[in-house]
Amino acid sequence: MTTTQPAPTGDDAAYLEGFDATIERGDRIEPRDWMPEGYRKTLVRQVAQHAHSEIIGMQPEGNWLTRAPSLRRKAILLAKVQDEAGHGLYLYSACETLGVSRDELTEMLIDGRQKYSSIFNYPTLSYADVGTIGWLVDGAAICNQVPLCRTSFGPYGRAMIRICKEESFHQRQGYELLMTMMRGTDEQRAMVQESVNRFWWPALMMFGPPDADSPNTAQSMAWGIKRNTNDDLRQRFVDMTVPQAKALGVTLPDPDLRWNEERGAHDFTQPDWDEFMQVVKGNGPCNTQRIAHRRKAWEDGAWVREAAMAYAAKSSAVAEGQEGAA
Ligand code: FAQ
Repeated sequence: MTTTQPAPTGDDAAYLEGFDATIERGDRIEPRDWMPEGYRKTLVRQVAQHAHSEIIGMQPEGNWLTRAPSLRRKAILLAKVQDEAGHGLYLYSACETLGVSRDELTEMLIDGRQKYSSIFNYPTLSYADVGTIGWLVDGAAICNQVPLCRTSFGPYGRAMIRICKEESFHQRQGYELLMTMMRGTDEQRAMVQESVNRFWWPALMMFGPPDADSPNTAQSMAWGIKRNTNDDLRQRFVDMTVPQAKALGVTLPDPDLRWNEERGAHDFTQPDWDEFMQVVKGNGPCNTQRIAHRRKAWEDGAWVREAAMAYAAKSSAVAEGQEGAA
């Protein structure tokens, strides 16, 4: 829908009809189009949470940058962590088109008004965790995010295209690291298994609560923001991961995980949803540390942002002066 009229103050019926028709046709809503306030708020919540996750998500793997086992592994990890920063920036930019600034979004993250993915509140205790995060966490991210390339809000969907390409590469990187370790010593194989045991359940939680307990899914699906439900995507992830685990030679830590011929899908045990709620509320193993680190980086970087703004203002004043003189 490309409305050039000024946006109405209320949920004007004609505008709403146009908006609904755009969603119905499967077309995109763009930033200058009229949209219901609830749609805008839901997008700000989800896109900001997604952006924050990418930025906070740099911390668990960043923890191993100075202790990578070889120069090659260090270069790979450095590039991956930098990619996550890039994803955060695309997503903050998409969110800014909804009328909220990056400063406001960061403030809302560090004072706890906005969330980030539960997965990044778990510690990285061994180098195998770098591989497991690539394999399982980026794997879950891909399952969740490929459908978001078709989300109804243009800037979000377009940002997701490049992000998904990079996440696929990240997943392969993690798988390759784990495969190398599985071909190594008994100690290395044990390290991989221990890491997979810790990350399996939090990876399942990444898709959000079960559909029956997900307050946002129905409306987000009706608006075309989400394309699949949380349970649908979780199932897709399990079905995709089981054969990969077999090829790697690791055991997924769920004794009840088995193929269900009738459903044409794997049956599996649900993660501990009480633990999930605790982590989301701020009581996970690393919540305090993650936010403290982000707050410090934000405060330490204040002078850089100020200097960049001052430089930009000075440069444009000089440019204007030159134009005036010409
Ligand atoms: N963690 O009603 P729903 C990555 C909250 S990026 C924390 O189902 P919704 C890349 C939810 O906000 C990973 N909170 O909500 C990477 C809501 O709270 P609110 C991030 C969660 O939005 C890899 C409440 O629970 N990806 O991994 C979580 O319809 C490696 C009720 O839930 C995205 O953000 C959770 N896991 O569905 C980076 C993808 N789940 O706000 C570095 C985009 C739910 O009402 C290294 N987001 N909550 O108080 C989405 O697809 C959706 O927002 C869901 C949640 C599916 C996450």
